Amino acid sequence: MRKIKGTVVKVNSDLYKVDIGNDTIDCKAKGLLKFKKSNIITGDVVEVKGDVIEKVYERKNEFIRPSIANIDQLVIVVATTNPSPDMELLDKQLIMAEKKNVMPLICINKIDLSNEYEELVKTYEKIGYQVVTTDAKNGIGVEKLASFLNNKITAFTGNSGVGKSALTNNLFNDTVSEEGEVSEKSERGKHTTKFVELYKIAPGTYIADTPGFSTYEIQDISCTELDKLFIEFIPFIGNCEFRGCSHIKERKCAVRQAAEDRKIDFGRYARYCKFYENIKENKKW
Ligand SMILES: Nc1nc2c(ncn2[C@@H]2O[C@H](COP(=O)(O)OP(=O)(O)OP(=O)(O)O)[C@@H](O)[C@H]2O)c(=O)[nH]1
Ligand SMILES: [Mg+2]
Ligand SMILES: [Zn+2]
Repeated sequence: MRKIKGTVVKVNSDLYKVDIGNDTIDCKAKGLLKFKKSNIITGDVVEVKGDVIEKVYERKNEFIRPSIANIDQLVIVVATTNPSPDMELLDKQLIMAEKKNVMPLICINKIDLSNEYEELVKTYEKIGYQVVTTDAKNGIGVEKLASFLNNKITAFTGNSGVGKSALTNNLFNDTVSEEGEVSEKSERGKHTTKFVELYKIAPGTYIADTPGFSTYEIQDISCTELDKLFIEFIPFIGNCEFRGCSHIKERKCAVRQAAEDRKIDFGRYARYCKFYENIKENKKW
């Protein structure tokens, strides 16, 4: 039997859906590959013989939340309201994208429900991030969003109810993924999407809809590397008086000075300080 190379597009316990180019097939994993749960995740490039995955190729990157491998881009979705923007969550996800060298794109969705998002756009565009604004209900801005996706594997991420599945459906002009309600009272989504699933827009162009979350923890980032992951701090870091300055309480700290002078957004600086302390105390984020 011939061996075929493919991409895992969905994992459902020990069943794997594999895209082999002109078709998708349901596969099992061979012997040893089965035992560790994290051994095969969505996005993995695998070698298949018949309907058995025999080999997993080395990953170019890997995210734990959402659980996906080999992505080129991360679209971090935030809603203008319902649920309202969680700035800590946004910054944590940006930090993870920076750490893993994956291109982040910020998508502000539900612009039909509120027009108070200009500050958010300005703050992040000033840093240098690309921001798109969308209304997935009426298809506004979706073409612009689509223009960033060509020939890339992109994962959508963000808390439950922000509209990741609605955006996915809009990009396909079809219901490929179920959408859920957002509770009016708690402003919380209902965790409708249960699996990380890659959808093929064209050969080489995939998007992943992923389960949302309400909390987000980050591992594997040390407090000494955190400042460089807030990319707008980088030009100032070298001007601090102390080498290895933590930018929290040191004298003559160029980063804090820049925040006080509003050359750096003060909210971002405040979140940096909070994350720094959390990492240092080894607390969960
Ligand atoms: N008015 C409005 N409603 C939207 C928009 N985008 C999504 N919705 C609605 O918001 C609700 C939640 O959207 P989903 O797409 O299910 O959210 P999700 O991010 O996939 O949520 P999880 O799967 O739980 O992580 C649904 O009722 C959508 O129809 C938008 O731009 N405007
Ligand atoms: Mg969803
Ligand atoms: Zn400093």
